[in-house]
Amino acid sequence: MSPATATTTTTTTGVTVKDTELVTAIKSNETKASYIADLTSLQLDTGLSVYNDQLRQQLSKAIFVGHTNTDLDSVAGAIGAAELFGGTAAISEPLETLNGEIVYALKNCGLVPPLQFDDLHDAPKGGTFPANSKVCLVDHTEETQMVRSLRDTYPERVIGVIDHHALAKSFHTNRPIYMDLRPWGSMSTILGYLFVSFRRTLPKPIAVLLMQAILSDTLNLRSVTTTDADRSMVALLHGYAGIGNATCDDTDDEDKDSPIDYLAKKQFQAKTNWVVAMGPYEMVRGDQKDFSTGPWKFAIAVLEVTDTAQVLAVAPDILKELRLLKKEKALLEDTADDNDDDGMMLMDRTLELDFAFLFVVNIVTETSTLLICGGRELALAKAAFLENPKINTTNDPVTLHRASPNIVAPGSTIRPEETAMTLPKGYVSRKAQFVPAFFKAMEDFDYEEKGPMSETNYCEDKQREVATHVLEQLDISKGGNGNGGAPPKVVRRQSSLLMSYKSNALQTMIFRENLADDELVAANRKYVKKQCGNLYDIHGSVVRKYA
Ligand SMILES: [Mn+2]
Repeated sequence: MSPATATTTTTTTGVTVKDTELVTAIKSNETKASYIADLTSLQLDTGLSVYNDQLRQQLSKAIFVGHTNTDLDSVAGAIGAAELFGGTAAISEPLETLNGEIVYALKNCGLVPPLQFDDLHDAPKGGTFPANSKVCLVDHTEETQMVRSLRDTYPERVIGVIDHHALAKSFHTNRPIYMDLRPWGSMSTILGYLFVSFRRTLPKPIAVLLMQAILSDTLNLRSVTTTDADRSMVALLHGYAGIGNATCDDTDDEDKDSPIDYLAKKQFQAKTNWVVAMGPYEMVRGDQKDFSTGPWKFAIAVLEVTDTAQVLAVAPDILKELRLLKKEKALLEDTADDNDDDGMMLMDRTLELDFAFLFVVNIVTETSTLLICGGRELALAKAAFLENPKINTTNDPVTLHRASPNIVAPGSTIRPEETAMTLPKGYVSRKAQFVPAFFKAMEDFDYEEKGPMSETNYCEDKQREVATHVLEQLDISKGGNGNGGAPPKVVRRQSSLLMSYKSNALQTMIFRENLADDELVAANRKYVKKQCGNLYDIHGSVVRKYA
């Protein structure tokens, strides 16, 4: 390149100055500076910037998938993110296990549920993704919450994360990835924000779905995890897209709900009805998470309902299931090298849980009732809540009471009137309130000098004996006779309620919540027998056929 000849510039005050070398070079190359020209022609309202275009190109090849124990936020997040980046949405579990709130929300905004993650790879079922295709995680980073088929290979496959939880300690990847983590109440709030800031068109059905997911994760904006970002996003989305197909009848004097409150109530009712119809086995396992601190291991299940009494009506069975859950976690396949493949199970006591709790969270009254299944749980619940002066105040005290009128003491160190504990108003969040209270109490927890389960194990014969007993109990819980040889893995019972979007069963579940539980279950059995076979979308087209 030949050196540019020296130039001059006349300033606004009329003085002529000799240009520096750099200014001379820029002037002589002005016409070639297409990059500058490109930047000035970029219009903010026409789409993504060059930076986001590149991001979008990478993520458009990805499958967007949420966590197992699927909730509405992770389904809405996958659908929304796939729309934003041009990728493919997936659900992490079979369609028929999705909870009643998800089904209601999709139906309300008129969207068809995404395909299941594993089916996208399955050639015979028409899958279009190779087994090693790229993935963007939404709403989780914990390996234990990932789709099972992703857990071993995720460091290679994950190219993006959008989440509002603490980053998992063990999360790692083999290359740099796109991450958007924000401390907001819902992952769907992040997506709404990205649609706005990337200036992408947001289809109205997806806007309604994102709004419903925010209402779900923040318990209608009442949970302590709610932030101003969530509140303004709900306002924005509602102003833009309304509340979907739900019709809020504001002529009814008895019911002066705002459209948002009405919609939240409807979706929470749908979940309550679904939960109650599932029975005690699913109630303690549906939304259950394991935690550990030091040598102690525990499970916390949460049921968010609009009517606590419907759950407490089956409290005796729930206490049994909680006790069984602790043992179930210790079941191991017997891999002794006797080559007999007899499907024997062992009971590894070091894996047994020390505590199992179920919180029944009433999202209308914003109070929670903790079900206490044994002496250990009672001691810890007392330390965490009853003896905590910050939580148990004279104005709004913690109360211990019977879980149900006919309850029997579940152990020798607990009385019937100690089987339930109701917490002060406003205690509704596992992440922000229950778990921290337990962790704090465990710092100096001492239970009758009995240490954690992990400190002792049974001898091998006893391991087999206990395992057999636990398996029998599990079989009975799942509706068997105790000799059925229950499968080693816990398989979610196929919900009889979700076989068909069009089914009268679902209508019954969602809109006739006043029927007694057993009537509901009977009604569903009847309908599902008749209609079992197909899953329809809201337009009546078959989405999936069941054998
Ligand atoms: Mn979430």
